[in-house]
Amino acid sequence: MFEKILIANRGEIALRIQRACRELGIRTVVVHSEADTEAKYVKLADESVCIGPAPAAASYLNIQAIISAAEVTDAEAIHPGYGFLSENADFAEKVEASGFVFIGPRPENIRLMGDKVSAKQAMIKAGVPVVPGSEGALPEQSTEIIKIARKVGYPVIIKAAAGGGGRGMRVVHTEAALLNAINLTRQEALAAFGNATVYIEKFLENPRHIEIQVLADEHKNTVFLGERDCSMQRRHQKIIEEAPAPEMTAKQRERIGERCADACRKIGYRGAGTFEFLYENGEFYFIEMNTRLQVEHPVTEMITGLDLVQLQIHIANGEKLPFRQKDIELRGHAIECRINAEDPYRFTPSPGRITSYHPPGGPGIRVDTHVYAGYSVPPNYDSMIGKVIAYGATREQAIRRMRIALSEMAIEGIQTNIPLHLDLLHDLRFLRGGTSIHYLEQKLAEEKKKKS
Ligand code: MV4
Repeated sequence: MFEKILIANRGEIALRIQRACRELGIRTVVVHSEADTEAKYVKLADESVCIGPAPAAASYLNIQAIISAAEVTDAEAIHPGYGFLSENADFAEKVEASGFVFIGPRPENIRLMGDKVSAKQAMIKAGVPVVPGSEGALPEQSTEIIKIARKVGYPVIIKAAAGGGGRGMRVVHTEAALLNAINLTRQEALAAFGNATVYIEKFLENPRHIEIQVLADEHKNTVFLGERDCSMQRRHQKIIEEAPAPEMTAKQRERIGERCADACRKIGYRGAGTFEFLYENGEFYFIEMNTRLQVEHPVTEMITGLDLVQLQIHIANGEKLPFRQKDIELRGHAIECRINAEDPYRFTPSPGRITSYHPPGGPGIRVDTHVYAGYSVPPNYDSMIGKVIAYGATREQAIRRMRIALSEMAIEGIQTNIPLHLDLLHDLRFLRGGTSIHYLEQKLAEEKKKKS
């Protein structure tokens, strides 16, 4: 096993990875920016290296600085966490070329999935159901484009091949609006990603976002670890996730899960991964694959009893998965609320000093956060400061426990979205389960109307 791992990330996930390393007896190096020097998780690491100023481009995205830090500290492997460089194929390649182990998928698999057109083609080939659409990049000729869109049927959605996570998309309802929309999306994609390639799909009007967690080792063993429902989101930022997805049957789960595990085997996937689907009228439609550990991985950990970060490390060490699909049992229900430093209804960021902090506890409650009383939330990064995860035998018990936890939790000095969560935990439609990706934005719009 590795003796020392470098963690190329910050905040709650840097602490989460540190804990996994410690349990495995692995020493940790954390790299950090000047804005994170005083953070407690930085002091808790065996070693720390300041790699640059606060802006991420100068620190957490600085590939050379991170590799140099691994060299001077004699780390053997690098865990990228989520965000930042976690899905950067060039980074993974440079890590390996410099003689370190990248705790994540092979660079060619990261690259394959980073291009949404090649990702979709690989999934079609592997037998994963996808959203009907252009089955490849759109051609240049207008007549060809019009033909394709007619065949798909309106409304359609135009997406940038280099986009993903909601960036570079446009919905088109009529043929009259098609070509102009394609030109605009191409221009935006070229400016944002340096790649004007676009493709089209049938636009699904009211789907849920359901994703399948997979694990694959270097020896062609692959498993799926059930699904997560991440439909509760605003502007492509998830705020509540849960596992299993409400109303999902064991048969549906097994059918789609087997397709995903099989696709991993076919593309030679390694590590943890997530297949993102839109789910509508009982059918799954693949949209993207995430080649990293996700923020919401704890809900899967709670219902499987597995430690996904430790498993990522074992896989990176070349070991075989210690179980097979038949050994995976899903038990109970878990819900995660992301705690953001922001105005709970206006959503403006609220960085600053936390003057008092009272974490929740009790049966089935897990808190993943790096904050403490006296900690200053820097203004330079994402507003998520932690996650509360509630486990219960049933969805109802998990929700009850989450309500208690969030009403016990006190964070003073900054604003957080805890009031919004408490509101949602009493929302009748949420309590019924199975709301669509548009539910939260519709609810917020209605409440705004009522107030005015
Ligand atoms: C879609 C869609 C409807 N139809 N594709 C947004 C994020 C990116 N991963 C894909 N997204 C969507 N793709 C088709 N064919 C609706 C969305 C979408 C969405 C998807 C998942 C979670 C939240 C979303 C919010 C708005 C739109």
